[in-house]
Amino acid sequence: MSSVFEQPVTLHRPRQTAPASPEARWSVDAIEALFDLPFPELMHQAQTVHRENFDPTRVEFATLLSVKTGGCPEDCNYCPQAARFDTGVEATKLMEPHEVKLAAQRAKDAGATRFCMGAAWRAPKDRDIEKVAELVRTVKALGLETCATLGMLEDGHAQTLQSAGLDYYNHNLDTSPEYYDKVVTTRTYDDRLDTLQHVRDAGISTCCGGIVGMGESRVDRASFLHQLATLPVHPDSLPVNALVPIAGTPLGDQVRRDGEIDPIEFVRTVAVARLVCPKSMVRLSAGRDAMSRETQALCFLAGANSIFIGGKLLTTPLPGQDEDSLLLKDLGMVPMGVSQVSA
Ligand code: SAM
Ligand code: DTB
Ligand code: SF4
Repeated sequence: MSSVFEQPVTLHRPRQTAPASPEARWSVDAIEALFDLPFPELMHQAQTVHRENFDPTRVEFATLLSVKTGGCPEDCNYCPQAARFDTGVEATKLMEPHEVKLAAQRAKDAGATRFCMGAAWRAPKDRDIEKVAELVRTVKALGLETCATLGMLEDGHAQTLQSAGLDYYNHNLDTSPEYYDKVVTTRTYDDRLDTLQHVRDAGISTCCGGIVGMGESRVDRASFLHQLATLPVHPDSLPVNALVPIAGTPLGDQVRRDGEIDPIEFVRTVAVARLVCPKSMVRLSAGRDAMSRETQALCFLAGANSIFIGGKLLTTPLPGQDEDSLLLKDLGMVPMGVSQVSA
């Protein structure tokens, strides 16, 4: 079925080039204090800041495609694509441009303005970058914003991708520096910060967030958001993922045993993200399929203004297009257009 929405126009948002001003930088304690606010007060503050920067009725649609799935050598303890965990995900080769073109056209027809390509690599090799650059050119030619998430990136690789027309690069910090070693050991926090620096240096916009609900504490969530809020430049896009607890992954099994994060705490995390990164697009990302309509609505009220659509993330499900169209229609919300971001 086609979208109930008018086709949105392609976005041309200004990149966040100015460093966060000193007064906009937060301490971990101050961020914890935001988490501790009474829920109505936190939501009021988040909505106020959201409305100062965005039209609260508008939502950005992005689509993901796993262009190279599974078989990853890294040990991210949440990830269904890590070769070392028995999750049933089959490894594939990198997709060909004609296959990606078809998927990107479908995404555009469904109302997506951004097309993100994910690859289960630790870091792409030179030959991988040449092939992904071709994919970027293919998607760009359809008039979509392009995004890629390929693992760690060297300086030269970032530049090649930028020259091919890459608009965004997704690379997540995932969690707090303090909780990080419970999550992954095969790359360091500094490795991630270095990749983000290479991305910025190449003039590519950053998409950077993390995962909540991995057994971390509220202090960890505050510390994670503190990292994002004190990056040299706030992320242009800030994905907040709720852990999708995949059987066979250490963190997935742990959370299936101990219980998932409380939805209200998830909404608080979205609200605090909105407050500490006021101009970032806060994307309600993985885990949305398991969320009630009410939780999603609260996330939008808390300042989330971007979602992935299209029924599938990389390997895990998303709500279908009919479901998303109905939810947004019931909330009186519509896809984001070019003139919706205030200066
Ligand atoms: N391999 C690349 C990397 O790690 O940067 C790109 C793909 S990786 C799958 C992209 C992001 O997906 C990860 O950084 C993580 O935040 C998120 N992710 C992976 N598995 C997840 C899960 N089970 N639940 C929630 N988010 C997940
Ligand atoms: C992000 O932060 N979330 C998206 C996107 N960036 C690449 C990925 C979520 C993946 C969820 C698990 C899966 O579908 O395999
Ligand atoms: Fe590999 Fe990325 Fe999954 Fe980590 S998150 S195992 S790097 S695909």
